[in-house]
Amino acid sequence: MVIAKRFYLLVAVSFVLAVTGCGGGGSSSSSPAATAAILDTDGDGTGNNTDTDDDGDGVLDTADAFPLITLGGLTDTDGDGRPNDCDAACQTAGMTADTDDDGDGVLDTADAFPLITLGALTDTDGDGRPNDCDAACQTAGMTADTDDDGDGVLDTADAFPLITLGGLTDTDGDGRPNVCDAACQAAGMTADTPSSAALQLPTSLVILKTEGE
Ligand SMILES: [Ca+2]
Ligand SMILES: [Ca+2]
Ligand SMILES: [Ca+2]
Ligand SMILES: [Ca+2]
Repeated sequence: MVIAKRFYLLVAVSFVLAVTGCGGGGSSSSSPAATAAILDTDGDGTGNNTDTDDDGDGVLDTADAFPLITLGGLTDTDGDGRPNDCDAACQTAGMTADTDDDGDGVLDTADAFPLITLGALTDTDGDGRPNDCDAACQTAGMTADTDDDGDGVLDTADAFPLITLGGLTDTDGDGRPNVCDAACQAAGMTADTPSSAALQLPTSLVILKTEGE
């Protein structure tokens, strides 16, 4: 009976060792998962597996274009982890410059205010300058667009201030095209009437008539 009990105990201990991986063979302590768990890119004592800002640059991993490369002291206006400008050292580190610094969808090359986001303001012609600019907008440093559709005809003189002429001819510059084809009409415009041109002759006639009376 004693031998049988010892044998049973030996079997039981062997089973526990096998389950816990402490039996010697097939150790899992050096698995890829375990190795990843101890990585701590920013050396803040919190492993990347639980750190929410792996590179410790203030931009959370979920929003960081380069979650494992710190911005260092580089300026990042829109806080997307991609610096406004990226010098040689920055590029060597593996980053690239932001092409839309304020992250408002208008590229820096076309943005009237590249460092001031439009937020929710409407910008019909996509030049980074909002159609209307309220107090908050002005405080931010922007001014309203005076040609919302960017077709060269100022809003104050544009028959269709929110519909660009595109390449259509507009002889009298009132924002209403001389001829309006199907695409033009679909956009919401109508052709200019010849009235403005016709009225130029009657105007002189009216004067003559007035003088004659
Ligand atoms: Ca970060
Ligand atoms: Ca950025
Ligand atoms: Ca922009
Ligand atoms: Ca216009």
